[in-house]
Amino acid sequence: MALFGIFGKDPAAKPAAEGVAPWSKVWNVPAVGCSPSFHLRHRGKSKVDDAVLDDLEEVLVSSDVGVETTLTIIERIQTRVASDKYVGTAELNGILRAEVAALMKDPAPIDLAKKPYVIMVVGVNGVGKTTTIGKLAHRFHTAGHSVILGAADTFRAAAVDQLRIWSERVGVPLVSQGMNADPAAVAFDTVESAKAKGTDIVIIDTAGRLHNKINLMNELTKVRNVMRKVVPDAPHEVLLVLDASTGQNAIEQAREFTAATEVTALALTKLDGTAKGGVAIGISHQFQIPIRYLGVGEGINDLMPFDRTAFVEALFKGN
Ligand SMILES: Nc1nc2c(ncn2[C@@H]2O[C@H](COP(=O)(O)OP(=O)(O)O)[C@@H](O)[C@H]2O)c(=O)[nH]1
Ligand SMILES: [Mg+2]
Repeated sequence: MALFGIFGKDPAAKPAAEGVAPWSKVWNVPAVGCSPSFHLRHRGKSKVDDAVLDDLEEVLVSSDVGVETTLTIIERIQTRVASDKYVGTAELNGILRAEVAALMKDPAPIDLAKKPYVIMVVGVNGVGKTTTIGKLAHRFHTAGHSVILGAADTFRAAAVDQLRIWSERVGVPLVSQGMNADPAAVAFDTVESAKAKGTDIVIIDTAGRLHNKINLMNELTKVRNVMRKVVPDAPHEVLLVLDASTGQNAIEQAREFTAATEVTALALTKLDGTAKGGVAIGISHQFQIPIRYLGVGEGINDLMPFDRTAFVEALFKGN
């Protein structure tokens, strides 16, 4: 099933065009900081030379793309400029879009033949895990799939309450053992309950506040292993949530979490604020992890499936 296929039953979510329309709408919001920063100078120049590439490098780095990915992009463009007979600055934007889109991978399709399909959501505190889970549950639910949530972030009472509020709002069940419960036990119960009831999708919230990498790794491994006692290939998705407005910090978090567990996809949140969208390119490329969702607000519908072509178009719009 294609990525958008799972949303196919939702009348509000038309598969093919979905990534395009709302995204460009979002990108028209003046507060979004990335579009202007991608504006290329040297528009009057006809030829791509070192000065143009230096400027491009500066623009990419200052747009949170990250040094490593920026250098890759510049190298690729240099190769094309050298091999093509003549590349003018007018063509540069087209080449840039193509090269940037090529750096990012598409996520593997969600295989709902696996029942329950288990999604474990990870990330540090405050990035938007619980909110993303609420939005995601709503999408699956309105698309006609049954969903159950597991409150395995048991560090704070507020975290459990927040997920409960989302579950009530969306109208899906929640498994919780309250604050300070063993996260692995909560995850186990949730998956077991889903299996018993024939639920389609399980979404497990986890705690982001762990003192160090070893703790984090142990905790996530424990949660994963315990779920595998019920569903041997769970979790089918480990979704790392990153706050796009934190720039290089988000890259550091991606480094920590990919070292601690096998992350299969990313959700980038808070792209409605001051976030520079370039961070999406850097993280996806550097860690070779596809982006699956974008968070564009605090509301229940403020989640978009990621479409790299539409994203790159929106990012470079106006150049
Ligand atoms: N503007 C905006 N705020 C968001 C978005 N996603 C989450 N938030 C807010 O970020 C804060 C932290 O979110 P929460 O889901 O509690 O993060 P968690 O600690 O990772 O579970 C809350 O105030 C959310 O409403 C988003 O895409 N855009
Ligand atoms: Mg939370």
